[in-house]
Amino acid sequence: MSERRIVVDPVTRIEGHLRVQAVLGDDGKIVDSMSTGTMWRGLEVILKGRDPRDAWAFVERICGVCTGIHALAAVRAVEDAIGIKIPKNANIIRNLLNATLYVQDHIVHFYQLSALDWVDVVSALEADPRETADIQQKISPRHPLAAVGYFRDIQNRVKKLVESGQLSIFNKGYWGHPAMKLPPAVNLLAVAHYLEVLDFQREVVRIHTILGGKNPHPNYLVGGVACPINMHETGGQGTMVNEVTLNYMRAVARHAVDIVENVYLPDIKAIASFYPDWFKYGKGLAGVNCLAYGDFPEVANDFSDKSLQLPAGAIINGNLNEVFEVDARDPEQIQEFVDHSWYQYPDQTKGLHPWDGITEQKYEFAKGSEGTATKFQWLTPDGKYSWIKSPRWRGHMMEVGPLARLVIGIAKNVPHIKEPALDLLKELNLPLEAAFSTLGRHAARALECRWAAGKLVQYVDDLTANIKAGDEAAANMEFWEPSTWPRECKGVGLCEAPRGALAHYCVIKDGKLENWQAVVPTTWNASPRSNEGQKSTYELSLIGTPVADPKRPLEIIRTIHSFDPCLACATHLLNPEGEELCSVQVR
Ligand code: NFE
Ligand code: MG
Repeated sequence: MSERRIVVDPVTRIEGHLRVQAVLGDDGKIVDSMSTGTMWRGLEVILKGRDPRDAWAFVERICGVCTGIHALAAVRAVEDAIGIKIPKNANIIRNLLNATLYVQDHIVHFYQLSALDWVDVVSALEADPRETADIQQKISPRHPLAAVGYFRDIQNRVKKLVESGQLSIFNKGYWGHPAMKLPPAVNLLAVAHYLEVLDFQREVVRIHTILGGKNPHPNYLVGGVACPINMHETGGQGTMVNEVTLNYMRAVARHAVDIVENVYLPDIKAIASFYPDWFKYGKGLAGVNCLAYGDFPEVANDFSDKSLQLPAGAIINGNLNEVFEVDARDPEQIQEFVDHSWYQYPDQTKGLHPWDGITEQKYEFAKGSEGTATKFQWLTPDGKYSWIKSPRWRGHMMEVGPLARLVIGIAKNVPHIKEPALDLLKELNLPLEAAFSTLGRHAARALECRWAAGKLVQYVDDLTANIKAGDEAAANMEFWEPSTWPRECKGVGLCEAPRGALAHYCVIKDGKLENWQAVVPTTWNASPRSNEGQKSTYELSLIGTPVADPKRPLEIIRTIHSFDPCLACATHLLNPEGEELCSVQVR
């Protein structure tokens, strides 16, 4: 038998529990693959019967990585149901919270969660620190940390780790793997940046601690935001918007711009130049089927095209000349299927719109699978094989995320998206199609991060100007009492989370939650096959990729990481048996 099976379970340096199966053909390339969420959580069930004003605090705990975004979607869903409008300051502050999340999440993804797929830490020991300092000077002359001694110190720190035999945060990497291509000096540079960003990501979320009291999980509020605005109080308590905290946030925002310009983007370009093949692998559904709900409304309560800074739309079958309008309320447009997922619907073959959505678990070990019900050896795609549901837009599997947003932004001629994307492609001497790839996904995220860092500065300025003009309103409490609400109503809260299109749906009856459903970015990307056998974005993205050493399937990790998987978001209960620990199985 020439077919070889690879199982990566769990995939590490992601959030949550993901299993990937791949089959290698004769030529060493992947010919089949399956994506499985191996964890279930019951948050949608927990919400039934609760006060809609509290929902944000529960759903925010879906995930500690994308922190506030579920809270934002939740307050929007409840406001939409009841008809609550928020004040201008609240809109700016919500955008500021979200832009902060984008910056932190994107830099942490690139450095802490995926850079080591491309960067060989052990090779950095062979680098000449002088050469590294020269490269740093050349690629980002404004970066303050470019001295030879600085890089030598970092090299010595890594050397001590390696000599001790305990690589700590760098343990179990694929060091010395034949698919690693960076020269030692560039590896050392990237290791330095890994450590710098680890520090900076902590600094940037201080914006959350000022505006939301803490991070992760800053506080939100139905009707506005929970942080008091008081320009006359400058005691610097840290949880109030005043002159001191505004100035502090402005300084952090400027530092974010510096890190993205002088560290993140140059590193993306360096990796792009050493790994040209990775603009060919990992396409998934990028440029084919892409979906975004849009976000960052510049005008409070206005979710029209004109107001949304990240555009909404759907692209189907690779036709970038037509961007379809997306209506998440339309039962014909958004549906979740469970034919390959461990859930039960009255009719297993039909999809349900989230307002009518059901979350009822039904675990079964599909016939033909190998292993046991709690310790899988090989799953078959014919039966149920994941805790992730399978959402569709008008029946189509869709890719969501930074790359989908970039594609939609280009198709809709949004200048702040299209121009930087085309400029970068030109600089790298690549056609547009190259963007629909593993490295295209990383580049799209880096460009989006630069945009978000710039918005941070703008939003701090907007907030300062609006407060100085005399507006200190942070919340609209007119609809706080349930007696003022319609007896029955339903709403949807749409967001662009760092990983893509996010929707929370609520149904309210007599002041209590009758139903709650979250359809989350990683659910779109990591879903199992459709009932017609069509593969999801993750599953498709691996097909055709060569794997140099099946015992160390770095290539699989590279592409799966490019989506920035978050399984807590996607599966929103832990399997009571616990999860299988790291097994890479090859036969
Ligand atoms: Ni847990 Fe999440 C994001 C959301 S992805 S990280 O971004 O929503 O499914
Ligand atoms: Mg859900």
